[in-house]
Amino acid sequence: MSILNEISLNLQQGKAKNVKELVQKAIDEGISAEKILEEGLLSGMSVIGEKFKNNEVYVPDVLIAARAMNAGSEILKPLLASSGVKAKGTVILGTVKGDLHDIGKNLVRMMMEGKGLEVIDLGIDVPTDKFIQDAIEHNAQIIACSALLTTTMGEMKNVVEAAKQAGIRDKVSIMVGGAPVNENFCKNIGADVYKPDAASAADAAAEICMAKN
Ligand code: B1M
Repeated sequence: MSILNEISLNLQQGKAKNVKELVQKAIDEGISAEKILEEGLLSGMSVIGEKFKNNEVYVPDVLIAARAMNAGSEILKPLLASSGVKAKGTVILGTVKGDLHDIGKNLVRMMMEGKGLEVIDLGIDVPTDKFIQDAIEHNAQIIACSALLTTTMGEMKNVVEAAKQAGIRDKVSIMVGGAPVNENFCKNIGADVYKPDAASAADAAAEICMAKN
């Protein structure tokens, strides 16, 4: 079995320690961080996602797989984060209210930090006002919202509206992402940028911050 398959399988079984060791081994073998992420970690997570949908695994199984995913991506962090030009700017990042999914958000943070941006990660289940307060307090260029549930993605519209109410809408760009979000949704709620993955979210954030400086 290839090492990437082993990573995927151990992640599905929630074996965080094995995943960490295998990710390190894959790095030592010269496999790129992007390939380990895509074909090892994310491929394992997507199998878990399918099984979860079909009721073949349950919340505790998904939680331990998520822990293994986070353990593996932490090892990749310095490699994923290293990139050429460093941008200057501050991003307020969080998973919206009612939503507890944070794996994608954590990847977004890692990649943005790799671009040299300061990322204030508010975590999960973040109330609308918290995004706004922190954007004002830190004079942020971007508010970045993640959502994984169709039932919580609507919170992003509240963030856009609250930014208008607070009088900061022209100063702050609002970026949205997460599996159920798309370009159309972004336009409909009046947000500025939709990006489908962490790497393109980081690229876009760096561009926005450079343009605003
Ligand atoms: Co949840 N869950 N979950 N879950 N879970 C999904 C999302 C689901 C699609 C599973 C399914 O049914 N197939 C489904 C949502 C259905 C829907 O809304 N239509 C679902 C459900 C229903 C639920 C619960 C309601 C289940 C229950 O309790 N009955 C519950 C809700 C809890 C809550 O949030 N209130 C729940 C709970 C959980 C766990 C806690 C067990 C766990 C989360 C653990 C954690 O995050 N620490 C969990 C997980 C792990 C998943 C799946 C299996 C995997 C999600 C994931 O981490 N993917 C997921 C199924 C799936 O997605 N296939 C599922 C990997 C991650 C890297 O991808 O987050 O999409 P993702 O991030 C991507 C892009 O979207 C993008 O970048 C990343 C890639 O580079 N991105 C951004 C993300 N944020 C971005 C922001 C940006 C830009 C890009 O700019 C700001």
